[in-house]
Amino acid sequence: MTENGLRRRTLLGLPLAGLATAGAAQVGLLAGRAVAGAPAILKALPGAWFTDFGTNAEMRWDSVEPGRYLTPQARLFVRNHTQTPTIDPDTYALRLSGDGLRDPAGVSIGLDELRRRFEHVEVTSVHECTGNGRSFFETQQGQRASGTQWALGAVGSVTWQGVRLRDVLEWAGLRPDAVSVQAAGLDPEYVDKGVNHGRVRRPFPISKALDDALLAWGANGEPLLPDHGYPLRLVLPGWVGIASIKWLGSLEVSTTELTSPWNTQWYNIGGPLSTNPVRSAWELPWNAQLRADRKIELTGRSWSGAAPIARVDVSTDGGATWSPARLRPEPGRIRGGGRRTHGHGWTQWAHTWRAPRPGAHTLLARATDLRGRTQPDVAAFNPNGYFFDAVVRHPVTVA
Ligand SMILES: Nc1nc2c(c(=O)[nH]1)N[C@H]1C(S)=C(S)[C@@H](COP(=O)(O)O)O[C@H]1N2
Ligand SMILES: [Mo]
Repeated sequence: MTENGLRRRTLLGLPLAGLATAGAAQVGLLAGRAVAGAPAILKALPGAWFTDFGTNAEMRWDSVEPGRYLTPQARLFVRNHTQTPTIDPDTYALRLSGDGLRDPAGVSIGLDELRRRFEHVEVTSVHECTGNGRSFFETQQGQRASGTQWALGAVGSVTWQGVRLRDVLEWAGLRPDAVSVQAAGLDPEYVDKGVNHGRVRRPFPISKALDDALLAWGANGEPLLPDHGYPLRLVLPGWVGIASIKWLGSLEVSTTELTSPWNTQWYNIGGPLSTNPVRSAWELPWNAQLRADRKIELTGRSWSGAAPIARVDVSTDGGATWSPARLRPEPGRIRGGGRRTHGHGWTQWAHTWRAPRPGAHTLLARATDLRGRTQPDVAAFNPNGYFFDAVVRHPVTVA
């Protein structure tokens, strides 16, 4: 243990000492440094499963197996601002501090104590990047947005294992007047266009922290992979991906609103973005070649950050006529002895396409969630290309 109660950590294989910038010192972190030449993503990215964007990797929808509900970590999209750090679980500790705790100096807790002290829970949630679908601003609406040109594969459904953030905050001495929690990662500081923005970090309201936020060490019953936040990540079910900070190093609890560039400069459209919109995807390649047949079984999935999907309408004629898709009930989500907190995954659906004529066709799917939120024809443009939720026009050829 170091003098301030922080246990010495090793990041990226380098022993680190001393505090970095004022920003990092504020959240009580040791410095992480990017390792030149090291891969940004550690897991394998086979071309059949992923589109490789360098620091980011997108799941290919045509690789999704209709019989499998959850997204295995090996196939889950990755979104890294810098690169995946290597963290020693034996010396890892999560630091909680701030004037929203009875003792602002705070506490540290290691993984073993976290597992021993708190009830284990699990939650299934749609895990999705705010910029999912961004490329369609250009290809479908003629206006390019900046950022990774994702199609629709920056999303997955995962059952997370961990403990409730609420329980940990109460143990840490949460004050009733706390309003804001800022989570910061242990990955290297984010430098963009010569500006060092410090650790990837984002604040969120105490109401979300006390509702369904999770400190997760597992995904689908297995330890997190390094790329997905090992050994511990935050999960804010239904919220924009950036809210679920990976390699969670610290939580600052405050009685005043906290900010970071990740809720003011980015992931903000007239206010910090929180709940994900409604989207749908076909389990097909782009420009799929389908064999002319009496009938073709088409499958896909729809999801919403706010509520389960209530209905999905599909069109195989470019939007001229529509019919309801057959929805599959979400499979049972309880595994092991853990208790479940609320949340929900995506909805699988199917549609039988009868006697399609040879030639080019456009498939559309429009989902509506139980809150009545539905997908528009046109998504609201914003320069960073967040929340592309319009119905996507998916081209196929029948031959
Ligand atoms: N520490 C840290 N947390 C992070 C990020 C990051 O770069 N660093 N990226 C965020 C973004 S933008 C998304 S979409 C999700 C992606 O999670 P995944 O890579 O496990 O799929 O993690 C979020 N948490
Ligand atoms: Mo993201």
